[in-house]
Amino acid sequence: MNALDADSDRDTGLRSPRLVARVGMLLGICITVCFVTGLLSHWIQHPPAWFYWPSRPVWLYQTTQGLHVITGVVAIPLLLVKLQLVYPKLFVRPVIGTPARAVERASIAVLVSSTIFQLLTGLLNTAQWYPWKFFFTTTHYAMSFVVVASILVHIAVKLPLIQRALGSPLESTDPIDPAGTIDTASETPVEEPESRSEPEAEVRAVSRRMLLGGTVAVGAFAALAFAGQTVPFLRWFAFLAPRSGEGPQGIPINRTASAAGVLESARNPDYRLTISNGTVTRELTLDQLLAMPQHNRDLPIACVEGWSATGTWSGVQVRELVALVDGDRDRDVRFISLEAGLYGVSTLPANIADDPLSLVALRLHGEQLTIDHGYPCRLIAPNRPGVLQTKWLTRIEIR
Ligand SMILES: Nc1nc2c(c(=O)[nH]1)N[C@H]1C(S)=C(S)[C@@H](COP(=O)(O)O)O[C@H]1N2
Ligand SMILES: [Mo]
Repeated sequence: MNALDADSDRDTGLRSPRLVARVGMLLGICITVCFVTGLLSHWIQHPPAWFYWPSRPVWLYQTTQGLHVITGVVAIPLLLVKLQLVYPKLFVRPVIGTPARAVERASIAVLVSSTIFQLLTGLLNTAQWYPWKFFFTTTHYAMSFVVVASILVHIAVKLPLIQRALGSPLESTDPIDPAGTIDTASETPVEEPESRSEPEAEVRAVSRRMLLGGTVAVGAFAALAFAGQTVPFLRWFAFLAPRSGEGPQGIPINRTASAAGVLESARNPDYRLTISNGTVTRELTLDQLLAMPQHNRDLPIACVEGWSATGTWSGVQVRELVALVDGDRDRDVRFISLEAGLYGVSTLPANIADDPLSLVALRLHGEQLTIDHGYPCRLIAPNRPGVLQTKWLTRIEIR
């Protein structure tokens, strides 16, 4: 402490813990919501034995996943502002110092790099741009725990300072008890030529309040710009969102029939939908499916990438197809596509399969499904990630 002169004891300027802690708190809220909604989405797609996800309300997943993408996007400007405010600390000497300091700095290195990695890969994923070799979902999932663990360590280390910073007025220049800062006495602060020569000018030009307000405004702007791809009345504003565009029949297309390699098999005149409970098997032509009772359902496609769009689908109830082969209503139902591979299979939990809202859809907005939306038929079930709404169905298995 004794190495500090009176001036640096005072909390002047923008790089104040009072401002950093407030930006950090907003960032923490975004990352928490993003983490929880992300975990939920992961569990829905890879359900642990104890996990239960209801079929209603039908808009729940659309909402949680919209929040996931929006909070992730908003976290980006917040993180940039926070890094901009604290980065001189990253260069203070000594680089390593005491063991405690070494641990703290290592945790910061992990925190900063994992958070940048996570937000960037997430953002690129919303644009369906994968300029990397690893498999996105597993990496994004694993890395989320690294981010959260390093944030918890960071908060634990800084807690006394955070409490003092948040508990005192934003613009105050009173010394903020330096006991909570990292071992300040042993550090030689980095030279900051500009702010050194004219500290007052920097303080006056932009107040902390203005910077905090500006940060919130940029975050809100980013949120609105992305929210349009999932909130209909904001769609006109969604110029930043990769998926605001319309697709055939008013719903965007994720993967086309041509990309999935099903152009021929989907149009095969000998097409049959096979339904099997293991012992009883039925094969239905498209005409036979159309001859069954048809139901209309307004349901969203809610893509994990953050866009969603509601359509009026019509087709046959999944529960009726299960009944057709005397399938057990308590069993999960597997949907298999003409498309081989990762996205060609999905499992519908029994509770959702049995909901009268779940359809094998044949029509969208009163017209036959276009081939890109899954002709001859596709799964459309309530409260599900889009990636599990399997298109170009060939086989249904009651497990
Ligand atoms: N067989 C198959 N079904 C699929 C996909 C796919 O790649 N293959 N993509 C899924 C994804 S990620 C989404 S968001 C929805 C999109 O449906 P749409 O193209 O009709 O909008 O279809 C799902 N069904
Ligand atoms: Mo998707």
